[in-house]
Amino acid sequence: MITTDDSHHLGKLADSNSYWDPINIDGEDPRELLDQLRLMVLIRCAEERIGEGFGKGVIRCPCHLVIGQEVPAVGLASRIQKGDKVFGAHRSHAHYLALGGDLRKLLAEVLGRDTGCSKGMGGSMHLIALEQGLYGTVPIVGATIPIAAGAALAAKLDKSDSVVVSFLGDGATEEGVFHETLNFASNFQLPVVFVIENNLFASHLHMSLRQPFDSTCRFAQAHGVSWQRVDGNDLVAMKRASSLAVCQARAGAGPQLIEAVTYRWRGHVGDREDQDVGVARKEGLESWKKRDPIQRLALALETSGRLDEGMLQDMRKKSQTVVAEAWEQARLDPFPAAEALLDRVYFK
Ligand SMILES: Cc1ncc(C[n+]2csc(CCOP(=O)(O)OP(=O)(O)O)c2C)c(N)n1
Ligand SMILES: [Mg+2]
Repeated sequence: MITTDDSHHLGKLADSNSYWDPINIDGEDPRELLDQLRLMVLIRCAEERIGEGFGKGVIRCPCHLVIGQEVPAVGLASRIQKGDKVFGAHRSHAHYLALGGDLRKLLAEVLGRDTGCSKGMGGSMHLIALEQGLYGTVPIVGATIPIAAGAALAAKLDKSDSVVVSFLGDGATEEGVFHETLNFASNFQLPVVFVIENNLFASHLHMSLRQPFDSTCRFAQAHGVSWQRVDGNDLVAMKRASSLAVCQARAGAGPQLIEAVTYRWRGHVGDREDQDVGVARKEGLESWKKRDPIQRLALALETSGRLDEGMLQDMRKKSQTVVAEAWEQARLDPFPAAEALLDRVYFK
């Protein structure tokens, strides 16, 4: 017998044609929201610049852009504190920037420069910013999930009040290690928050071609992990869910899972909107663009009299200038010396 419940179905959240509720900012600090809007605009401008550099062949490493799904990173990052640890994956530029990672070091990294956050040896998918709490991002799908649980186990054994966050995609829930880690984290009541950015796609494959149900919350339900599902293009909803999850994990209530339903505007890898790894993208993007997380937050702030169109344009111009300056500086930076190659790998 197969039984399903709310944890199995995304419902209207997955349908951009029927879903773009206004964002409710009642009770929120408008100055904080303006700062977070500015941060989302900065992330988007940085991603657009990286996309352009990739398209022109100036950037030579594969880049998985996050344009359209800026909310989960910014919402979660606003709720963690010093001593917490965050792990990302292959689409992690926003995680790095939202946590306060240095923009020039990100651009230098994707440009392969010695001044990059991984000394130009890692590229877009090996980002790190320890001071800001980002303990690493890797390209192997699912690889950081058990490492995050290990860090959470260490925090628990050390009796520290640190929380660990693991960002992953819907595709990563198809890796066995995800399920093993959820079971382990639940069994040992670890202070870890799993944030699944469910953008409905893994590479070119839609969820409906890969899984019997579209919501990944059912995996939390199966392993006795507390879960929340949010509109991943609504910053306020993401912040509220993150507050609850992080507080619960810190208070010893065990692992938490947030599924943030969102959508990427660019293809799986690279700057093009019309292709996922060489496969033509189907319809859907135009309607998802109407659910733009930046425009929706801007609209809510405008409606409450906290923002006008001029201010948003000004944010965009300033971000473009900051990104352009960091880009030009990073491009002048040197490449690593050839002999540095063996300094940065483990070998016997
Ligand atoms: C173990 C492993 N299998 C396959 C790949 C190739 N690959 C890279 S990203 C990706 C899709 C991941 O989808 P998802 O987790 O939903 O993240 P998204 O790209 O949507 O952000 C795949 C299959 C990989 N890097 N690692
Ligand atoms: Mg995905």
